[in-house]
Parts: sequence; C-alpha cells; structure tokens
Amino acid sequence: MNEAVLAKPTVQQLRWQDMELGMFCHFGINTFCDQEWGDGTDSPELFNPTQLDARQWVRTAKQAGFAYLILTAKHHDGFCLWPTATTDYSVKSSPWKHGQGDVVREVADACREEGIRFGLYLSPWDRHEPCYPDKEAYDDFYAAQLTELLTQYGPLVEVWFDGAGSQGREYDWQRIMGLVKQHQPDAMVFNMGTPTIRWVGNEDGVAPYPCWNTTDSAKLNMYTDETTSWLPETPAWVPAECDVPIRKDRWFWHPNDEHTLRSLDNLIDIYYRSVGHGCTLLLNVAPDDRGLMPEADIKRLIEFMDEIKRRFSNPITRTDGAEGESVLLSLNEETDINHVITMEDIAHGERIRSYVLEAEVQGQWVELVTGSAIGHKKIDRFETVRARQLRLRVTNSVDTALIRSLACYCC
Ligand code: FUL
Repeated sequence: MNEAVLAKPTVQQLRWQDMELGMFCHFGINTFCDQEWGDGTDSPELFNPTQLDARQWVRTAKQAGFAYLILTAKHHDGFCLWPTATTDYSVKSSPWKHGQGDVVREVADACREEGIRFGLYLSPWDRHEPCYPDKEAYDDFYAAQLTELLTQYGPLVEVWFDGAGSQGREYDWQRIMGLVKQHQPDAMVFNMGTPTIRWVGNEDGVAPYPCWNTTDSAKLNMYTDETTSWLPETPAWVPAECDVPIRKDRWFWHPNDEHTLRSLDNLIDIYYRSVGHGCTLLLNVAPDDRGLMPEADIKRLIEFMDEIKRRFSNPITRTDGAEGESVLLSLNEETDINHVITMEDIAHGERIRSYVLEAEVQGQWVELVTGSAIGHKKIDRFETVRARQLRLRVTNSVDTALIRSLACYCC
C-alpha cells in the first residue's frame, strides 16, 4: 500500500478528531416523565422547566474542557425543543415561557457565546407523528424538520442520526444527506446515510483496540453490521465516536437517581479506552426538570476532568513532528515514567501498523508496550520505570511514519 491509496481524513474530520471531547445533552419531554423512551402520548403541558439556563449547561461543558455539545432537538417521542412549523408537539404547546420559548436557540446562543461548537440530534424514529407509518409523507416531514434545524441555528459541528427504533425502516438518506451538504457542508454526519463519523458499537463509551479510522475495518471493530446500511458514497475514513451517559443507562434525567452516577474510576477508565484509543468521547450529562445541570453530575464531571488535566497537562518531556522508524526522547536524567501519549500525523492517513515503546533503564533497553494502531492518539500506561531515555520504534508502517507528538508522563 502506498500514500496514494491510503484513506485520509478531510479537513473537517481532522478538526473534529482534534476536539476529542463532546458533551451530549438529552433533554425533552422524558425529563418530566421519569422515562427514557416516551411513546409520543405525553402531554406538552408537562414540559415546564422553571429555571432553564442554557448558559449553565454550556459553562459546565466549557469548565470541564469539552469542545462541543450536542442537544437532542427531538428524541424518539417526537417532542420538539424548538417551535417547529411541522407539528404542534413542541415547546410551542408547553407552558414554558407561555409557548414562546426555543430551547435549541438558547443552547445555540450559549454555545456561540462560550466558544463551544454546537451540534444537533434529530431522531428519525418518531413515535408521535401520525404520518410516521406513511414512508413518503414522513420523509417530507423529517426533511422539513431537518431543514429548519440546519438553517436557523448557525453553524453545526455535527448532526446525530440515531438508528434506534428504525430497524427495518428505510428513510430517504440521499435526500437527508443532500440537505446536510447543502446547508451545513462542514458538519460531521453521525452514523447514517453517508456518515463522516461512526458509532463505536456500544453505549459504554469504550472503543476496542485497535480502532482503525477506516471503513474497511469498521465492521471488525463494531459489534454490529451497521455499515451495511451506509450509502456507497460513504468516505473511506470514518472515525469513531464513543457515546456514554454519565449516569449508567440513563440518557435523560430521572428523580432520585444519583446512585447511578458513574464513579470517578469508571470515568477515567472510559477516557483511557475512548480518547486513549484515538476516538472522540461524547459524554452525556442530562439537565434536570428545573432545566439545570444537576449539582452532583457537575461535581463528578469536574472531578473527572480535573484528574485528566492533572495527569496529562504537563508532560515530563515531549517531541513534535518527528519522522521515521525510531523516535528518541531524552529525559536528561533518570526519571520515573508510567504513561506515554503518542499521536500520529493522521492528515496523511494511518501509516503506522505496529510499534513498540522502549525505555533505557540502567543502560539497558527494556520493552514497555507493544501496539498496533496509533492514529489520532494512543495513551499507553505501564508499571513505573526509572528511565534515561524513551524510544518509539515503528515496527510496521505503510509509508514513512509521521509522529505528530510523543510525550511521557508520571501520574
Ligand atoms: C440510543 C437511544 O435509543 C437512546 O435513548 C439515546 O438517545 C442514545 C444516545 O441512543 O440509540
């Protein structure tokens, strides 16, 4: 294989992969009904957050170090968080702000003000809409909803297409993709149609290793054969996004449910197995029925991200932009190390197919770790060694290995 045939990311995909961390916000009629999947019959009267503050959501995301935020504009129950012209089943029919409010607008504005990229989730499966069983009528309905979202809320970083509930159902993906291309050409497309990013295959927030970025390996790395529904124009480079809720199995907020909050250790493990495997982590933190991020979730989230910053903000030493089969990192004096973070320059594809990390300990080179994919990022951890030098040796690559950075840490 050579450079010419190697799959490569687009500029938009590269930018997206660099973000590494996104916050998912599931909010809607379910928030007021203590449920995950509304059947579309809950009254809009129930939607009444008394203190909704989108800035508090976005500030939380920013403080934690997230680069983007994705909001459920419509979940499977069909209730719309924006005053759509397509249905009355929306905020328009709710007591919140006397039917004059628009949650999508408030979150979009807050994201813009705080410098967080904004994305939207629009469930294809709609359990409320009476025309849903009529394929053509619903395709029109869905296209109209999507057009509103793509044209009225500024630049979107990602459009999230959820496959749940749609098994065996065909939507007009050609048309849907056409709308995204027309109105938001830079937005990532999650999972369906001609995706530019793919579901990692589970809702635990963890990627298998290796998790190559290419479509031809996606099947091997996913637990489903989802790729079969992709359109033929799907690009060869389709990086994975790892979505997971901070409260186990709870995408929406539920009362008296703090015990489901994931532990700090669990979240750190998720980080190692998502970002640390070269993927993007999309962590769901759900606003409660006041319309605020719950204090307990914020506390856990900040604890989590503070710990990640503590571990990885200050490398002992680091080198950028190296090339070739061997990269040496001198530590000047004997130093304890137990983590190495390696990034490949993926603009040119995933050239590295296997590598070994070695440390010079008391004059001897000892093997620390062997691996295959590096891709956007690989975090390796190992028993602490007191080393003078660190060496990355690329044992197999399809072209000259390009190392964006190599850094070591002691955490
Ligand atoms: C799933 C949905 O069914 C869940 O409710 C949630 O939205 C999750 C992100 O995707 O497929």
